[in-house]
Amino acid sequence: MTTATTPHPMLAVAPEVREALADGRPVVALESTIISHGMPYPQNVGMAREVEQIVRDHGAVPATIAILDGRPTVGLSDDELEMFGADTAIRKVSVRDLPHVVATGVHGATTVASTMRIAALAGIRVFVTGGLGGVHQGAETSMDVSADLTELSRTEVAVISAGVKSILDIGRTLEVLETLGVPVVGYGTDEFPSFFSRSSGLPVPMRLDTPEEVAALMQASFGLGLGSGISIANPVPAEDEMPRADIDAVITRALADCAERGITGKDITPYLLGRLVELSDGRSLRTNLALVRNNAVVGTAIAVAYAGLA
Ligand code: PSU
Ligand code: MN
Repeated sequence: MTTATTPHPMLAVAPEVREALADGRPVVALESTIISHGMPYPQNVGMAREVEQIVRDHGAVPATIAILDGRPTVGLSDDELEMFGADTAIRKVSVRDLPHVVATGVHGATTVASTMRIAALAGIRVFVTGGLGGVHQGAETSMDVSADLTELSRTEVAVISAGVKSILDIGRTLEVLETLGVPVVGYGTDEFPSFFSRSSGLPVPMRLDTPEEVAALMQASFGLGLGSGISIANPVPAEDEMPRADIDAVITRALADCAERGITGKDITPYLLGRLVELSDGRSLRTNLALVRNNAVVGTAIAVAYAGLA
């Protein structure tokens, strides 16, 4: 719904973003862990700039979210994007880390979960990313389930992603999202996409085909006060996808390397993403870049349609 919003007073909001929100114009949130921990430098910074430009070209204001000197910040400058890409010491900040990073006044790169929360505090309802966190393989013993799923259950933001990659347990991730009451929408697809590939073998519980239909679903969900987010699963374009057999072989190898090195907790996802790029000779990075661009186009169209609802 087109309503003016005033951001939470503890946030630093870029003037351009603040004005757009006050006018009820479309704003698209973007995360910073994908920059600091999701891709190698300098492709990460190139991606961050390009995605912001795509959002502008399609009629919305981009708002990359991060923690700067302890301040949750909505809308980064070009120099700040560069810093988040180049500085390898920046902390990965999920929701549980937010109070510590804010209280100690340091920088932090926000995950899907913490970006969703800060976006909601700013009054932004649409967030574009690459891939969601989810239930890890072996979670039945490790209990490693991303806080991204918890946040989707309690924060009213629509998250556009290319699905969940099979470094995770896709079937169990979908089961948890169902339990948590999160609508999972296949955008132009009947099958839940697996990030690098358009297929996963698993159906989506619901399908929509246009930005206007997604905007109507957002209005219904938020209007009813269901209190949850929405996962919009947008498959990678066919010309950019990796064959399932190729990516599965690389993922199996990366998971074995991760176990052998004893990597655990929040370091698992960044390690696996980096290892996939190495093991695929950069192929996974090219696909990752392509799907993020595509998500930016679709997510911006959704933000424009949502802002247009009376
Ligand atoms: N998947 C990607 N790229 C990423 C991430 C996931 O393809 O950058 C990041 C996102 O920030 C996501 C986080 O929220 O990893 C999930 O980490 P964890 O599994 O530790 O919750
Ligand atoms: Mn985890």
